Amino acid sequence: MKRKDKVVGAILISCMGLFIYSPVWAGTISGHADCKGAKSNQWVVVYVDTIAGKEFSPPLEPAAVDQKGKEFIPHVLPILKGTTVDFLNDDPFAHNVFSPDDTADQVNLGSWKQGERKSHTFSKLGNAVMLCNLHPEMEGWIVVLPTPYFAVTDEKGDYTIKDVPDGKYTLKTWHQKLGPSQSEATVTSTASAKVDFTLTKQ
Ligand SMILES: [Cu+2]
Repeated sequence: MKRKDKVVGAILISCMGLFIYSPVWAGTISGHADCKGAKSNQWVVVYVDTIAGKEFSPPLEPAAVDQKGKEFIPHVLPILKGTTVDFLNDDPFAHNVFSPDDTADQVNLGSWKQGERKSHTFSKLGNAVMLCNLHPEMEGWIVVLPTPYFAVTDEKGDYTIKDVPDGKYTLKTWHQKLGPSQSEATVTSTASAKVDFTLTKQ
C-alpha cells in the first residue's frame, strides 16, 4: 500500500469512528404543574407530543401495574404506544381488571388471585381508565403516548423528563379531571428546559 493510500485509509477509519461513537446530544425538560381545583398537583402526565417523521419502537420489557391494598399502583401509568402492561395482584384476594375505553380495546382480563398476572398491549393513543369489577372503588389510568419522553408529577407537582434529544418540541399535559394544556420546549445539552403548567377545569 502506498503511503498516501495509508493516510487516506487512516482518515476514513477515523471518520467512521467519529460517526459511530458520536453521542446524541440530549437534555432535560423539567418544571412544575399547578392544578387548580384538584386535590393535589400529583399525577399530571407531561409528555413530548408526536415528533414529525419519528416513530418509536415499544420497549421489549413490559410495564407493570400492581393491585395492592385495593389500589392500582401507580395510580397513573404513562406508556409508549405498543407497550405491554402486566397487571399483578398483590392482595390475598381476587381482583379483576377491565376498561370501558377504546384506548384499552374495552378489555376485560377476567379475575385472578395473588401472585398471578395478566397482560394487555396498548396499541392506541389516548387514555384508559382501568377498573376492578370486584371492588368498584378501585380506579387507575393508563396514558398511551406517541413518544417515550414523558414523566408524571410528584406530590409537589414537579416533573423531570430526562434524555430528550436536542430539539424543539410541543409539550402537553394530561390529567384525569383537569383540561389539557401545552407549551413549547427547546432542549439543548447545555441548558435544560424549564416549563411550568397551570391546569384548570375544562
Ligand atoms: Cu379488585
